[in-house]
Amino acid sequence: MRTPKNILVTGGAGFIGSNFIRYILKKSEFDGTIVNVDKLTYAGNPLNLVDIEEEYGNKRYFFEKIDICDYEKIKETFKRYSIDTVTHFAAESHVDRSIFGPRDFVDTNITGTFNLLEAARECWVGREDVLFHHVSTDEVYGSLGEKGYFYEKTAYDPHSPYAASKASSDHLVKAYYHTYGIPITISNCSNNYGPYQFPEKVIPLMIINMMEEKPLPVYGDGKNIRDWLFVEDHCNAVWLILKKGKSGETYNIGGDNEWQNIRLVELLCERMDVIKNKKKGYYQKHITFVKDRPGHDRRYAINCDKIKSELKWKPMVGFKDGIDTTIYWYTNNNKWIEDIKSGIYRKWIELNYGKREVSLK
Ligand code: NAD
Ligand code: TDX
Repeated sequence: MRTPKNILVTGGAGFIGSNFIRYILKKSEFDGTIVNVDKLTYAGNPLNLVDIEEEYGNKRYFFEKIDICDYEKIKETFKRYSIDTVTHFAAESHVDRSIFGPRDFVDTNITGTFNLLEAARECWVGREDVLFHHVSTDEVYGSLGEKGYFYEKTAYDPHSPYAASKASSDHLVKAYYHTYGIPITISNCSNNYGPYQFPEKVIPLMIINMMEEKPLPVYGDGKNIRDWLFVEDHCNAVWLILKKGKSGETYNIGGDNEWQNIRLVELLCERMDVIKNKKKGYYQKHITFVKDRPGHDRRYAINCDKIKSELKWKPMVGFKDGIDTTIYWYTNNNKWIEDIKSGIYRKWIELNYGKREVSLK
């Protein structure tokens, strides 16, 4: 069992990273220090951690605005804070953006990960009490037909530039374990949802569009399948890996919770009808089928027996409860939404989606 002391969290101002920082400071037995290294891209929002900054800032929580592509600054941070554990979330994370502009994905996801590994190689010479945990995705395994699951040993077959960049970073992490003996673990997780998720991803996008009475754009025929996991269950899994994960190992994480996109959006509409006191079917009439995502993976489904049996992890949040919690969070956090909408995100949406085809259901 490891006891992490000084954890470098990369991408801690993003969706999962901010939930992770809050989770380990408030809900785990962790009593050490967190250094959050984040470049604050469009997806990195300091507002995600104001409560943490207030309670723990400059005591057990430190923020450094650094690009992980800047090797010297990363190395300096490792040394200054005596980092013994890396939890690497920082990435360009949105598949659609990787289709329109893949370069940032190659820079951050591949070169950025490489820099962190190089800093670990230089600063952790001869140390066995350290761990580099790399947070990855089920998308590296490609796409499934109607049956079957992704296992830890499934061959990589990434399809989007995002998935290819994550696959590449996974391979680098494994290479540093085999070649240099750096203690590493990797987790490949399914789709997360919950508070603080940037509203380009399907669940917050649909919730906010419903709040604004806008169309609900479902790609293609809506029959693509994703496996959904509440973000806090993912955070708990990562925390268990930091403490008990075996060096060199990969752990799949998922919710055993497959939903066709159209069914997911219908569920969101049903819950929103109830929460907003609307007539049954009110929001569903906003569903519109739009042009499909190029190379849209049909189905993801992940087998996570390994983390369940070896680390005694299991998802704790039922899907309908998690969805209600998420809807309440977005409907109660208008300022968070408005701050994002007034910024660069809106311009990007207009540029890339302004002219896309929309057809009414
Ligand atoms: P996100 O886009 O919400 O957050 C990414 C964070 O990384 C942001 O705070 C951003 O500012 C930061 N960042 C980006 N480029 C950086 C750089 N060059 N230097 C420093 N910081 C940088 O992403 P997320 O959804 O929280 O995903 C976190 C990680 O989890 C990613 O590695 C992603 O691949 C992985 N993952 C996500 C999901 C999901 O459903 N969201 C599922 C499985 C795995
Ligand atoms: O407007 C939309 N309409 C729609 O039908 C959007 C944004 C998405 N979709 C579909 C595409 C996918 O089949 O919904 C599904 C989920 O889409 P996203 O939320 O963009 O997630 P996905 O592409 O599955 O990738 C996510 O899960 C794996 C994260 O963004 C990745 O970072 C993670 O690795």
